[in-house]
Amino acid sequence: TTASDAATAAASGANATERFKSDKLVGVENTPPERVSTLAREVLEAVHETIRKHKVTYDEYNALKAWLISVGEDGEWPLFLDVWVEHVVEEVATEHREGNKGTIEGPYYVPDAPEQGSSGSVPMRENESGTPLTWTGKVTSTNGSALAGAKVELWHADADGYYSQFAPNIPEWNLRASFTTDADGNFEIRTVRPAPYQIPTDGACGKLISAAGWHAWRPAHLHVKVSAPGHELLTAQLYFPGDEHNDDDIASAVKPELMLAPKPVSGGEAIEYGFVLDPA
Ligand code: MBD
Ligand code: FE
Repeated sequence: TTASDAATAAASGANATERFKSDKLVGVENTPPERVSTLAREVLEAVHETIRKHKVTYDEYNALKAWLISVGEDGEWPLFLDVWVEHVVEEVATEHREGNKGTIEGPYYVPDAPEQGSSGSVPMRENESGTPLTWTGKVTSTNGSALAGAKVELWHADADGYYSQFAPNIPEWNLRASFTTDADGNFEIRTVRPAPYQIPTDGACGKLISAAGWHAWRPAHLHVKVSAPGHELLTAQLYFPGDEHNDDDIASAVKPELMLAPKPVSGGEAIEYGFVLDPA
């Protein structure tokens, strides 16, 4: 079997669910009951208002109940939340920033990817498909100073739109790596251009998409986390001009500031994109 014919929503969803269960519950134990009450009540009021406005029927209510159960059974809560909710959380969390724009993390980040120094290749298979991409950039602080020793973590899908550790039959760290900027804040990364990405269509999220007549596509993207001591962690994605889904990303995560400008070079493409971090 190949990765593409063996990937299922339930398998990739189960992997994502395991990860989020274990390490995302930091610092909410002491949230005051007033805040929990306000948020829960207002979400429920918005649901009630939708039911009144559209005179939702018992058949529709029961379909919702069955669908919500299947989201959990398919392990797709991380996918559902990151596709349809995270972009607003990210907007609120980063609106004070003066440095680089960021965007959502999505469900497929894995920490502690192989360290490649300031210049190197992302781990990939011998005949990894996709146009070779050489990416140079510099990490700076908002005051303009170069940040030496900053960490640039990169992860992205392969040419079939699959992520290692979430789709089967892909080497563990394929297309995942961590780079560290040199004394001048520079890095150079060699990878391959990812393909547009379709979220799994055979699970609960896919069922919602087809029932609503939507599409399941995200434009091709490179995910990054950029961090340096004394600075806010930047989570971002970079996009390629001309992708047919740049204007209708199902995850609403494209921003003009995150658009690359690839230049053809011998043997592939070159991109230049650096990051400006806000002091913490
Ligand atoms: C992805 O690859 C992704 O980046 C997001 C945000 C949601 C689903 C799949
Ligand atoms: Fe992604």
